[in-house]
Amino acid sequence: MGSTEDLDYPQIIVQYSNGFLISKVMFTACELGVFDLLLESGKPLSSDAIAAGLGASTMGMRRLLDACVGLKLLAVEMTQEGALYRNTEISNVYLTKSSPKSQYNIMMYYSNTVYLCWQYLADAVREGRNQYERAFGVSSKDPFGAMYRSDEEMLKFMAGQNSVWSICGRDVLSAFDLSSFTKIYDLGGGGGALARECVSLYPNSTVTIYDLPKVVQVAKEQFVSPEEHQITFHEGDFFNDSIPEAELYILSKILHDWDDDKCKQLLAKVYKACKPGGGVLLVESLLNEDKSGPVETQLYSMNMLVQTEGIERTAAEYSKLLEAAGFGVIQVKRTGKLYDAVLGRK
Ligand code: ASE
Repeated sequence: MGSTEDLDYPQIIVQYSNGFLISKVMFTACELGVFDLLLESGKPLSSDAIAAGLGASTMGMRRLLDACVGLKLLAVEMTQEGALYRNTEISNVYLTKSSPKSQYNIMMYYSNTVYLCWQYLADAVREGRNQYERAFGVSSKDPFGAMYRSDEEMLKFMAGQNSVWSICGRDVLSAFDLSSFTKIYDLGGGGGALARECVSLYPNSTVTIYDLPKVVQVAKEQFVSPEEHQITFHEGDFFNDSIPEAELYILSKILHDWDDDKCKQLLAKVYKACKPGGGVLLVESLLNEDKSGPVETQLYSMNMLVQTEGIERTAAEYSKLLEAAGFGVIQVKRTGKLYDAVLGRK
């Protein structure tokens, strides 16, 4: 066979079949606050104590905790009083709500929104379009109208996107030396976590978050403090309203939401607005040129199918879009993490 797979027992098929069970166990332990309780407690706790502390059944909690041990999200030790559970290092850092690197918000978005859209993946593949109508009964014509169908959904999305930058932000912004750009616009900058990373990495820069008025309002209220003087806001719809002049435009996970025509429209507007000598930084998860991987990016591309009008692309595909808009000297940096960087210059 030339592989470790055995046709008598196809380990990989079993593993993939169970993949969604793994996701849901981790999401549920996060949602119920298991990792937060164990962090706050500062000492290992019994299953009954955790169940009582979280208002859950002892029957259900014991099984959830044991599954988390199997997944290495918790550790267990046997004592005279019975089994005591504690967080592993990785859970303390990434699964607790209060950690600066918490992935809690993106997990809640995956578990409660993305998950429901994936119920209709077969329909999405058959029809070639997103599945908001089936999943949530809202029109899929305007994907962000659908994604922001309520203030609560919008907030969950913004918080979720923010959590990604706590683990990838520094790498994508240091992929190129951006210190020569002082006036920066983050188009679709949402909750501002990438803008915050940018002004911390480039202390001479100011970053303006350009986003829809209701997004800007929530960003100001909940995510960016008025003391963060290097971060400002501009309310608008970048497809229909004007884009002010700047030296650098960051488009982070924006082009992957749209088809080639929309991307070209947007990049042409950005090119027009851009100062000569300025540039555009695309932050995206890049597919290999032959689309053979990385598997995370291939899966995200499926997610763009069920949730947006977009697709994940290769570096060459992004370069072509940039060139079509007029940008030259295009540089690509793979970070080895989830998101990569492409810089085009005017
Ligand atoms: C978007 C990013 C995301 C639009 C919808 C989205 C994410 C989830 N839903 O621009 C974050 C990336 N994760 C995945 C699974 O694609």
